[in-house]
Amino acid sequence: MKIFLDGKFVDEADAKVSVFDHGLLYGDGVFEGIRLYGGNVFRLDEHLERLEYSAKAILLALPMSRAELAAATCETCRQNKLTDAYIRLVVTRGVGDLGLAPWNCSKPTTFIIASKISLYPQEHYDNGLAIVTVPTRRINPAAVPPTVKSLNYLNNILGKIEAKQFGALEAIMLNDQGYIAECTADNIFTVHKGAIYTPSASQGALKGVTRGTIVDIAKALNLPLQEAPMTRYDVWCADECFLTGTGAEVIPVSKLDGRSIGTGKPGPITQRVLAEFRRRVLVEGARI
Ligand code: PXG
Repeated sequence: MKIFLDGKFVDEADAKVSVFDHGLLYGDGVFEGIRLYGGNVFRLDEHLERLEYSAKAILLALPMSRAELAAATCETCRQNKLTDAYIRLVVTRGVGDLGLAPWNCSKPTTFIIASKISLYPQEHYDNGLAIVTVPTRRINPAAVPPTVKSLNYLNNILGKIEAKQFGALEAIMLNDQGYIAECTADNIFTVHKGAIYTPSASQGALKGVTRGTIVDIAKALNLPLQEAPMTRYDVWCADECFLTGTGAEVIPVSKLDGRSIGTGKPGPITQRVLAEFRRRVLVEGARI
């Protein structure tokens, strides 16, 4: 496997970063998880825009332009002769000393990995996923904005561990006011009486690229969609629920906290949205 590392393509065995890199020492850095579908890097520009916003929020000057990052991302896929892949683009604060101070890091570290992705088993797309609410709350936007896709994922990892302890593959995380923020690595949507709802970023949701695609799909299909505060009750009593993410795509939810949602089977609006999503992943983005 060839890895893009600071401007060069190196073998996997040589793709190493220093133990003094602040990405490792402090989780100081930003990243994107991107998919390649049939030679199309899905919504690459949207991913790179979010990376730029994440970097800006943490005062990290990206060492490459959007065009350079796009070219490097596509080239990483070509170098590995991939047509379908999961791409991880990471920019860390770079190598510094043992203090927190980011201004002692002289230049950011940039790397791009294009590899396989582990997906949810197909049965969950057919029958829906049973999820739970975990006790760990999504971090307060006044502490670290959850809109920043940073290398500091402990909050979500704790949620993921608790999900597993409760026997679930994904879980809802509440914000500190008790409203639903999102899942550990996915955004959440409900369908109620023909309208689609999702929590806003100010409730603690990442502005997911897949989430943005769903907003566009809803418009195109003339389905009303609005951002709204969402409680667990709203999900329990929804007609349909689905999660979205680069890894998950659009996955139906059959149960939350032991309560069946709607019929307990993937609903008709979820299926329409999923079908349109599958069409778009091949055409929206950058050909490699
Ligand atoms: N919320 C969080 C906290 C995420 O990390 C999403 C929502 C969905 O956003 P996108 O832009 O992907 O629609 C994410 C994305 C992984 C993995 O390795 C995680 C994500 C994406 C891809 C892979 O588990 N999280």
